[in-house]
Amino acid sequence: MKRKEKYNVAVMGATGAVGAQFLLLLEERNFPIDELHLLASERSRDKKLVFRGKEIAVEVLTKDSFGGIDIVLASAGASRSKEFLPSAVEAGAVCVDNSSAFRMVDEVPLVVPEVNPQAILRHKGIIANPNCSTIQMVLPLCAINNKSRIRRVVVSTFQSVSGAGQGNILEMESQTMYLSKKDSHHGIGEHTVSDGMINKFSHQIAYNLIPQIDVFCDNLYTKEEMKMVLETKKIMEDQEIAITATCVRVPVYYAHSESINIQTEGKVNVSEAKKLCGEFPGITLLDDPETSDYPMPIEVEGKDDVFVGRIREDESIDNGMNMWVVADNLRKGAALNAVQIAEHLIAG
Ligand code: 25A
Ligand code: L14
Repeated sequence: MKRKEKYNVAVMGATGAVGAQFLLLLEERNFPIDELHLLASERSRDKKLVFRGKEIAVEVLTKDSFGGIDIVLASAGASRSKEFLPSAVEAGAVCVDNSSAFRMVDEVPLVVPEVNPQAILRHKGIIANPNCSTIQMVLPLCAINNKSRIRRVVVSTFQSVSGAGQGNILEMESQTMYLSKKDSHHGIGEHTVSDGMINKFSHQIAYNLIPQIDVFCDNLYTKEEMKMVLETKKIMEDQEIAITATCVRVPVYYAHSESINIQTEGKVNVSEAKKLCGEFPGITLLDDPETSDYPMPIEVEGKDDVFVGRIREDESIDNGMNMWVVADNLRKGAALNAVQIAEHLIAG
């Protein structure tokens, strides 16, 4: 990317849950911005958002939105990325896309800067930001893989509602408020909401767990689960890693949690694994059974790092270990990772 003192940046999907984090992070990290353009749908036409103390009007996204833009940070969903990012590339912008639209396209780099920054340079106008659950998993995987090659991963996720967008946060809240106001909700069968209160999720999310994120594939896995399988292999540049995933939506506002079982070629003991994770960039180790210290979503929300704890040997197999990994899905899982990619881009 051509070096400049300051860049013209467009945030596509600026009024969404991820968009808000983009604005916070660009400000926090002092990204060298000349003009900032906020792009969103018709629904956001008259909105204004505050950046560096100044109000900026939201513009309705069209194919002509990208003249003079150097960098596009996109988070308006896969269909919007497919429709609009080719126009941005044509206009000369480099796009960091948070949607799933281009992640598995061969010539599109899929990047977590702590793991495969070298891939950024190969871009042809679009760089894909991986799925939130994949991003937070590959940091500790890479840390362990540096010592002994990973053979197999079994992961179960506990994903917060904010991953699905602002509207889903509101749906969990309204269901929870409704149930907390009902006279009786303690008995069996008394804590369900009416069908009319379920719009965004496929089932009630308040006081419940939903073992489905995104749609089902022919192999009976969900798309979210297959994203974790396929994207991890691409980022780690290792098609041989065996991965199986179960992704579950939980009634948590922010931050995704993961239980990860890892089998390596050679032995990595617990103290080595703690050291490898603790020293890896972007990871904070929080692992002390004595004091009940381990990562939890309410502690991790709003933080930048991926938090790792509960590291222990899997005594049921050779060379196995378990860990518990939590990260803010809107930060490292989405906006932060994308801004870090943009920072690498402008650093050349
Ligand atoms: O791929 P899909 O199917 O297209 O899915 C896209 C959805 O996935 C989310 C994103 O949610 C979007 O809804 N998403 C995608 N990738 C994600 C990721 N990695 C992800 N979420 C988390 N992590 P979102 O709520 O974050 O919003 C996304 C932004 O997209 C803008 N947008 C949507 N359609 C657009 C578009 N921009 C341009 N053109 C389009 N056609 C969207 O802008 C948002 O910025 P918006 O203008 O639609 O306004 C969102 C604001 O409107 C409020 N709101 C939403 N629904 C209602 C509502 N208010 C009242 N009533 C409603 N029913 C929201 O609170 C928000 O402020
Ligand atoms: O592939 O929690 O980026 O619903 C965005 C929405 C991942 C799941 C993606 C969610 C998806 C996420």
